[in-house]
Order: sequence, then C-alpha cells, then structure tokens
Amino acid sequence: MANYVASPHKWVREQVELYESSGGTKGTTLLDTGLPVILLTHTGNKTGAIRKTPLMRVKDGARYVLVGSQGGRPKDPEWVHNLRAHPSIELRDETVVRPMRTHEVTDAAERARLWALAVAAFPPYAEYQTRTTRIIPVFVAEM
Ligand code: F42
Repeated sequence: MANYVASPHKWVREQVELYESSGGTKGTTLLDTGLPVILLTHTGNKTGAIRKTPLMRVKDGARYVLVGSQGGRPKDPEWVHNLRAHPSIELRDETVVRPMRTHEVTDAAERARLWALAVAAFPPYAEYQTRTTRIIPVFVAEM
C-alpha cells in the first residue's frame, strides 16, 4: 500500500485535510470565490506515492473536466504527469467518492468545447491561459 504524501503548499494541504476530515461538508469551495472544488486522489509518476489535489469542479454531463492551469504558471502541474502515467484516480465531489478513469483531451475541437465549460464554471481560467505560452492541459474523468 503506497503512502500518502501531502502537498508542500500549506493552503492546499489544509484544504485537502478539511475536505476529507469533514466527509466532504467543509473546505469544498475555493477561498472567497465560493466556487466548488473537487478532490483528486492519484498516484505519483516517479514516487508511486498517493497524492491529493484539489481542483475546480467543472462538469460535462456526468463527467468531470480537470484543468491543469496552476494559475497560469509556465510549467504543467505535476499531477498532470501523474495522470498521464496512472489514469486511474479516485474523485471526491463533496460527500461522494468514486473511482474514475481519466484521459487527456487531445482533439482540438473537443478541447475547445470543454475549455468553454471550464471558463463558464471558473472564469479566471481564461486569464490563466493568457499568462502562459503552454496550452493548458485538459483531462476528462469518468466512471
Ligand atoms: N490547480 C489547477 O491546476 N487547476 C485547478 O483547477 C485548481 C483548483 C484548486 C482549488 C483549490 C485548491 O486548494 C487548489 C487548486 N489548484 C488547482 C492547485 C492544485 O491543487 C495544485 O496544488 C497545483 O495544481 C500544483 O500541483 P502539483 O501537482 O504541481 O503540486 C506540487 C506543488 C506538488 O505537490 N509537488 C509535490 C512535491 O513534493 O513537490 C510532488 C508532486 C508529485 O506528484 N510528484 C510526482 C510523484 O511521483 O510523486 C512526480 C511528478 C512527475 O513530474 O512525474
């Protein structure tokens, strides 16, 4: 059984702890935006450790859209590499926890459709894309 290794970022680590310890009833939104957050449990590509990452909740029907924005920083977040190597995850949406499969969206038209959903759910994503030359990766998570 792999070990859980918490995020080095205090605010992220604390959100994960509150979200999980409350059974998905607290810590479920992003700071002062009030917008909903999901919790991804995934496997480290290099370490094999269990990693937990809060992301904005973006839905496409029953599916979830995962956006590797990381505030528009120059590099993809590390969880993106983890999902490319280990697509099986667990996704917590408030009180509901389910195993899911993920895939990266490579088709340009499909990515554009999902990107529009993402920006509608969390408008700052649009600005994050302008801060970086990388194309922000988009994944889908589904049962
Ligand atoms: N980040 C987003 O990208 N999109 C969002 O929508 C988003 C929303 C959000 C909401 C609430 C919140 O609290 C945070 C939110 N974040 C969002 C930030 C997100 O949770 C992550 O902190 C951020 O994306 C950075 O992810 P990261 O995977 O780069 O995390 C770093 C800081 C980290 O934890 N690094 C670890 C470390 O020890 O330095 C290692 C992480 C890791 O997975 N290592 C892999 C391993 O094998 O263990 C190797 C990875 C590789 O390169 O192969």
